[in-house]
Amino acid sequence: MYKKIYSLIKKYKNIVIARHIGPDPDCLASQVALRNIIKSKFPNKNVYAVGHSVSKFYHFGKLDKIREEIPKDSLLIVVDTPDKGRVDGVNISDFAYSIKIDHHPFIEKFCDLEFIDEQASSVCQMIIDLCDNTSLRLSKADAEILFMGIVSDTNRFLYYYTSAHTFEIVAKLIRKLKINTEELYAKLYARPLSEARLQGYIGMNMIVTDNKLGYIKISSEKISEFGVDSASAGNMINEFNNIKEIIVWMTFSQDPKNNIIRGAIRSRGPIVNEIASKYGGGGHKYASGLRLENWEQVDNFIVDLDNLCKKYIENNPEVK
Ligand SMILES: [Mn+2]
Repeated sequence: MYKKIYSLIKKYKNIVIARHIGPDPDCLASQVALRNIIKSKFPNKNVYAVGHSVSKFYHFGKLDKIREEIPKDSLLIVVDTPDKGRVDGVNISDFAYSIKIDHHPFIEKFCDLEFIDEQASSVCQMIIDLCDNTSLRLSKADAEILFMGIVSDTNRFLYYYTSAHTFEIVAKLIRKLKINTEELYAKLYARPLSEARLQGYIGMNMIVTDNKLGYIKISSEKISEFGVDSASAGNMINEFNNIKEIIVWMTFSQDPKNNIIRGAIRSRGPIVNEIASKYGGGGHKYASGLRLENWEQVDNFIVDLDNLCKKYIENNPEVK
């Protein structure tokens, strides 16, 4: 698979790298690093990392605006995105050939070549493997952003898909490329006081059901009161892990600009992405997200998740 991907990269002069809407550090880091890696090996190629940029993630590097029309004979690489509907900024049919590189559970085939490794902690990890198995080479700067992508997707090596291999490749980045993890952690976790205050608000106001489901609904008024954006609550959901009284926890925050309510879900047991996908969402077994239209849908979703927790506790009485 690595050799096949490499030969396709070698073949095309124009390459566009895309990823999912609502970008997170893993997809941004993997697309930007892959662009840089291809560019340094093949300086004459045109390689673009595309999609809406997010100012708070500026330290992952700049995205590209494509000014002229992309020639028909171009290669598309989509990273970290299991379904076509969530690809940001490109039309897959505009490309001569497409490759998907992803670690989410399979949803649909929409690329000509699909490299999916559900065991991989992150797409950043898969990009490092791609370099280790071909003649693509990592620079120190790219190793640094890929490290941040791995750290972020594994929540600092907490999640179950953090494997011996994850530690091995990170050890190699530290040993061979001398990345400074302390500096990178500081970059990745620096945040404004407004977000710490919002986190306090969530902690104080989270509703917890008898079935150990925790959730909070945050209106657009609240969001502007705290001076944060509608994605902030979802971005801090990992901070609520390891709380004894809850096994699944979720935030719902209103996004008036897009007229949706953003939901983020995390779990320490029940598999949540199946129900989320019924509501048009997706993600991993224990980490999932979705966009709902109104508070009524949110309430229905909460009832479904509460039932899921109830069943889970019935089958796993030690959780009680
Ligand atoms: Mn990812």
